Amino acid sequence: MKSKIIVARPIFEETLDRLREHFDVTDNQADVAWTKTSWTQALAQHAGALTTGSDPVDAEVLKACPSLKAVANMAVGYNNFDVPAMTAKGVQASNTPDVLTETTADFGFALLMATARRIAESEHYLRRGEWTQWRYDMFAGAEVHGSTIGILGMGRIGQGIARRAAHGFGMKVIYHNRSRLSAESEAECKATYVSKEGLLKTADHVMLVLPYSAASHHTIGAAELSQMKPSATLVNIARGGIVDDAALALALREKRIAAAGLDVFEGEPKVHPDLLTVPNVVLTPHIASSSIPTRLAMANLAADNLISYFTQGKSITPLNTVTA
Ligand code: 8YV
Repeated sequence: MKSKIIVARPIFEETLDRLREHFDVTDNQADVAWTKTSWTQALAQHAGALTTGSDPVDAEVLKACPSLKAVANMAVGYNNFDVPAMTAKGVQASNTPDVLTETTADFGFALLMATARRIAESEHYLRRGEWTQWRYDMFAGAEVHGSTIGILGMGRIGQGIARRAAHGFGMKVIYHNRSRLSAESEAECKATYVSKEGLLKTADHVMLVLPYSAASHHTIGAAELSQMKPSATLVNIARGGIVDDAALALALREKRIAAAGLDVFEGEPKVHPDLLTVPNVVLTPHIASSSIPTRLAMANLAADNLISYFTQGKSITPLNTVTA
């Protein structure tokens, strides 16, 4: 008999077809919204699940799901998982690293460019029909090439951004991370390790690419924003909660920093109302990994993680070690 798995959110039909070869699949192609209770009740009926970053698998959920064996997150970030609790219950956790690195780094750069060069703000102005004549200072923004980028969180995506900055735009790259890169990786990214404070004070563009955890909550708050240059920009492609969105909206309104580009938000899909009314911010709905080939690669890796666990006892890109 095939094991029962649930796919929490809509997904590519070809990924579902692949899963159906191995499992009895409950899909959610209709995109019925879960409450925590309805999600927990549904999950409890299954041995495996393919989740997205919005579907919680925490201690409370796990308590109600004694038959659960494996959960594959279609994301590299996994702050929706309580991995120690999953390990304690013998549930294999997996994520989708590597397949999204370059696409997400591309988007980080796109958001940096849009923010520094005021693309969204000027596009809205044009659409409103306010463009009547050329002016020397019209939407004059910050320089990108040759400027200094400060990358907070120097994992795979951070390094992808560093390579683009150093080799494509001749930028000076400084970074701060829990641990320093090897000399070889630093050379490849032309990146210099600095303190967090040094980074905030020096960078023309601050890029956030660190994972969310209790320790990284509000890594950028009022105090950190006040250390940045008034001409600086801030880009967050990491996770909501790493930035104090209320403090950021205030700093943007008071022009204490020049501009921000945000793909992730505290409490998303809700967005802090003050961010919606300040002009100098570019807002996108958590789409940094969203190219069609990359999303397909993520979905298929998540599916393969489930297939591998149920056929061979171990996912391909596991986050924990459990005995099947
Ligand atoms: C996902 C992401 O699209 O991989 C991540 O960590 O943030 C995005 O690529 C999102 O989490 C949906 O699962």
